[in-house]
This record gives sequence, structure tokens and C-alpha cells, in this order.
Amino acid sequence: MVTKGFTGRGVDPETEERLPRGQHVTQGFPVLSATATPKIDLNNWKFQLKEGLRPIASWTWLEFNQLPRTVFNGDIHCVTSWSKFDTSWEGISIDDIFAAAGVGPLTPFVLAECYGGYTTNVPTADLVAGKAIVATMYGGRPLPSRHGGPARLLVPHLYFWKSAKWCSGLMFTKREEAGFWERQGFHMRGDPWKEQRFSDDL
Ligand SMILES: Nc1nc2c(c(=O)[nH]1)N[C@H]1C(S)=C(S)[C@@H](COP(=O)(O)O)O[C@H]1N2
Ligand SMILES: [Mo]
Repeated sequence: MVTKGFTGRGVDPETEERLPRGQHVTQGFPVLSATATPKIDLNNWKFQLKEGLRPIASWTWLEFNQLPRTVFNGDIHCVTSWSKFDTSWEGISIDDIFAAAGVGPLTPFVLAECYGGYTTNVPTADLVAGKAIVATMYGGRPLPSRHGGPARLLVPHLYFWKSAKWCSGLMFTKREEAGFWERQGFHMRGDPWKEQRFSDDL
């Protein structure tokens, strides 16, 4: 028997529609870091775009913040099973970063690099056409360091481990190169709507 307005999972229909399988909604904002939060001096901070090991563009903090700004409002999904609805972010879209560097998608694969050493690979197609930003603001304030400030990648339509905190740049790679969690068996793409958690998930 179905109770009016509710589903068997005990969540309302709107929530159910927004919640990928295997996820639950959290009101808090958990912190998940594989390393200690790195100390980053904004005077030395830079964001680099590279083709393989070759740098093709670089921005200081001041330069980076003069690029056009993009807002994202929406939901995020962590592979550890929490989802958070209605988060609000602001930063620079990957489209605008590529445009400022005068490049298009140079290869189909990107490896995001971070202060502290974390990496994650993301298909270039998942970063462009308005799908991803490098976020510097969360909830109308500078992004707190525990959540990846001064700047983190935000790829909200993929599991949240793809949203590299303390991001120092993006590297185009010839082949698909596994990042930190991907080398430990997590999925190369990580679409929560397809439950692409582990490397053998389709
Ligand atoms: N540099 C870096 N980025 C990272 C991580 C990390 O350990 N280091 N963890 C990832 C994982 S597994 C998740 S779920 C999210 C967590 O982001 P949060 O701590 O802001 O919730 O960051 C991702 N980005
Ligand atoms: Mo995660």
C-alpha cells in the first residue's frame, strides 16, 4: 500500500527525483580530505593550464579573479552516500578558463592537480559547455579552506571526489590517466545517476 505523497523510501517525490540511487540527503556539509588541509599563501597561489607537462597558461590569484564569474546552484553527491541539496557556488567556468588561455579541448582527458598532491581525472567533455567551474565562493563567502579554498574544481554532475579541492590547475593528457582515488579502484568517470562508483561499474 502506498501512503499518499510519500514513497516506500520515506522521502517525498521531489526529493526522490533529485536523489540518485544509494544516496541519502544530509543537511550538514561533511569534510572529506585524504590529506591535511594545505597552507596556501594567496601571494604565491597560481592556477596553471598544462598540455602534458608543458604549461600553456597561468594566472595569479588577482588575475584569476578578473576572469568572468559563473554561479552554480544545485545538488552535490558524494560516493560515500551523502547528497547535499541546494548548494550555491561561484567561480570561473572551465569554458572561460579555456577561452582566456585561447585553447579548446586539446585532448579528451584532463587530470586536475592540487596543492597537497591530490589528483583526479575527468573527461574533458564533463568540464566544458557550462558543466564545471573552479569555485572560489561558497554560500556567498570565500570558500573555506577545509572545503578546498581558495579554489576548488566543482563538477557537480559527477561524484564529489571529482571536485578537486585546493586545485592548482588542469592538465590535458593524451591518455586517460587515473587520479588518486581512481588508482585505488574508483570509477574513471563517476556519474552518480549511473552509480559509477568503482572501476568495474559500467
Ligand atoms: N585535494 C583534494 N580534493 C578532494 C579530496 C581530497 O582528499 N583532496 N577529497 C574528495 C572527496 S572524496 C570528496 S567527497 C570531496 C569532499 O569535499 P568537502 O570536504 O568539501 O565535502 O572532495 C574531493 N576533493
Ligand atoms: Mo568522497
